[in-house]
Amino acid sequence: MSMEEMQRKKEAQDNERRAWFVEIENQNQNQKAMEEMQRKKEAQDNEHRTRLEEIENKNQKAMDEIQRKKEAQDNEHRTRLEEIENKNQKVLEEMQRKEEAQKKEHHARLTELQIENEKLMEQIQRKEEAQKEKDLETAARYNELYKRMEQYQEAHKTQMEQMTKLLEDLKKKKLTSFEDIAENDKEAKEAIIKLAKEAKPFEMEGNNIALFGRTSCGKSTMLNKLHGKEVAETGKGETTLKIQSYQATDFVLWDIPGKNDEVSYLSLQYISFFKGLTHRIILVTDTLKENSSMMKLLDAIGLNYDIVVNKMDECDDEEQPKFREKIKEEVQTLELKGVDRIFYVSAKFPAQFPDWLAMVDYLTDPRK
Ligand SMILES: Nc1nc2c(ncn2[C@@H]2O[C@H](COP(=O)(O)OP(=O)(O)OP(=O)(O)O)[C@@H](O)[C@H]2O)c(=O)[nH]1
Ligand SMILES: [Mg+2]
Repeated sequence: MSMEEMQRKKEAQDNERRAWFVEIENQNQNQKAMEEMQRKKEAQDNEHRTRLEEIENKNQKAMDEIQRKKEAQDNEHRTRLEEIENKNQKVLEEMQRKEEAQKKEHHARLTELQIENEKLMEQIQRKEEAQKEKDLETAARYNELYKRMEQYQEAHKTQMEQMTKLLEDLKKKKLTSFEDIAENDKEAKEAIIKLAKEAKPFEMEGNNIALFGRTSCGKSTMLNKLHGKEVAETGKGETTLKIQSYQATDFVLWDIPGKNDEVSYLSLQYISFFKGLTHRIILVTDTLKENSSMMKLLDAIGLNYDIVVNKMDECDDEEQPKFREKIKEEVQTLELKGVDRIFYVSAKFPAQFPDWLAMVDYLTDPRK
């Protein structure tokens, strides 16, 4: 082998060795790099693990917190729910209790009302029966009165005919009050007085009091107050249209309708009736002139009467003495003869005037 060849071989061997070394070196380096990488990876893995553990811990804590909160919330809700349920239960019970109480109350009230109704019905029935009895009584009294009137008419046939004719003539002459007649037809006046004097009084039992007066002067109001019950209808305008009688404890009250045509009072039946009365009350409001004709007739046939001045509540307090004086003067100027007593009252407010009690005493005095 040549030197060159040996040199070449050695160089090749050297190259080969160098390459091998380089390779080993490279391998070593790779190994180191690999180790480094491995280390780094492990460190990273460790870090990740730690991080992961941390996160897991954190998550776990968060989960625990959530769980705790949820449980706390659940507990709160449960408690709240229980509270609400309890409250509802109580409200329900209260409602039930109230409903029952109300039912009981309603039932009691209903029973009460039923009892009250029954009582009222009984009362109404009793009143109706009493009214029926009273109506029968009144009807009997009327029948009695009419029977007596008929008998009277029968017994006084000629006088009745004379009187009727006389009154018809007077009506034709437009003489509608006793005053007119007295003034304008002396003969007729005398004839009336004669017939009236001859007329016999109706026989009536008990204390019979009649109220005369113009429409709306308060006859029915006064009658109700005397009676102590609302028996006669009252009101504005003509309310009483026919003679009515009411049996009270101490008297029989006669409500005489206010008449525009006074001549009708001159019939013999009326005159006999006037004669049969215990008291004839002439009710006035403003002046005696309202009823002077009636009083003159009573004067002429010798019947006494009482004057009751009503609606005194409508007269001012300071005017009252003057008003009383005026009424007294009228008695003088009209030359009234048969005035027994004069009372100043208010049938609407009886307690306002002491004359009311004096009048009641007087009317119920059995000596009269
Ligand atoms: N202010 C006042 N009003 C009265 C009084 N008396 C009666 N009245 C009223 O006068 C009006 C007529 O009363 P009545 O009692 O109906 O008269 P009456 O005289 O019966 O009338 P007729 O039945 O139509 O003749 C009613 O509105 C009564 O309330 C009273 O003393 N004072
Ligand atoms: Mg009346």
